[in-house]
Amino acid sequence: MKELVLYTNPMSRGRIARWMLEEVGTPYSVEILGFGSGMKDERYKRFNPMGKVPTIVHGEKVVTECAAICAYLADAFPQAGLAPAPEARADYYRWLFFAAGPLEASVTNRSLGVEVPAEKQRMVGYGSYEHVMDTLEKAVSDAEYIAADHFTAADVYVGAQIGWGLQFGSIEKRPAFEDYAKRMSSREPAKRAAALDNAAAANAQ
Ligand SMILES: N[C@@H](CCC(=O)N[C@@H](CS)C(=O)NCC(=O)O)C(=O)O
Repeated sequence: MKELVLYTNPMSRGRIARWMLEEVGTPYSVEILGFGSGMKDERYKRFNPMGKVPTIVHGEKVVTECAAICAYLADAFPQAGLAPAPEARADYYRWLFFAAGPLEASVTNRSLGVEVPAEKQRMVGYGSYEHVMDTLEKAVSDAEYIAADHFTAADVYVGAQIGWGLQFGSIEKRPAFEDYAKRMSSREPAKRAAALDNAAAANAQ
C-alpha cells in the first residue's frame, strides 16, 4: 500500500482534507505545519509552492487544493464510494468547481469588504454574493445530497465551506444551509475528523 501523508494545520482549510480522509477510511499520517515558518519552509514548498496547507502526498503523487484533494481521494479509493460513476458526474463536477471558484471567492471578498459594483458583475465570475447564495441555497435544498443520491466528495467540500461560513458568519444563516450543514457534520467521519483536529489544535497551544 502506498504511503499517504496529510500536511496540515488543525486550524485551517486542512480540516476539509482531514474530513475527506476520515470518510475514505484508509490509514494516513499527519504532519502538522505552523503558520509562518513551517509552511514557508523550502522543503515543504516543493510539495506546495504556495506555502499553504493542506497538501496530501500519496506515494509519488502530490495534490494541493482542497477540492482537488477531495476529488483525487474519491478516485484513488473507489471502494469508499465517494464519487458517482463517471457517466453520472455532471452535478458532482459542477458543485465541486462552483464551491472552489465562485463560492469561495464571493465569501472571501465579502469578508474583506470587497463590493462588486452592479455594472461590473458581468465580468466577475461569481456575479454577486447574493446570487451565489441563492444558487447555493437551491442546490442544497433540491435533495439530501448535493451531487448524487448518496454522499460524495462534493458534499465534503461544499459541506465544509457552508459549515465554516455559518460558524464564522461569512455565509448567511438560511435554514437550508443550516439543515444541510447539520446533516453533513453529523456524519461519524466528520465528527472524528473534527475531534482529531481540535485535539491537535489544543496540543499545539
Ligand atoms: N485554495 C487553497 C487555499 C489554501 C489556503 O489558503 N490555506 C491557508 C489556511 S486556511 C494557508 O495555508 N495559509 C497560510 C499562508 O498563506 O501563509 C485550498 O483550497 O487548499
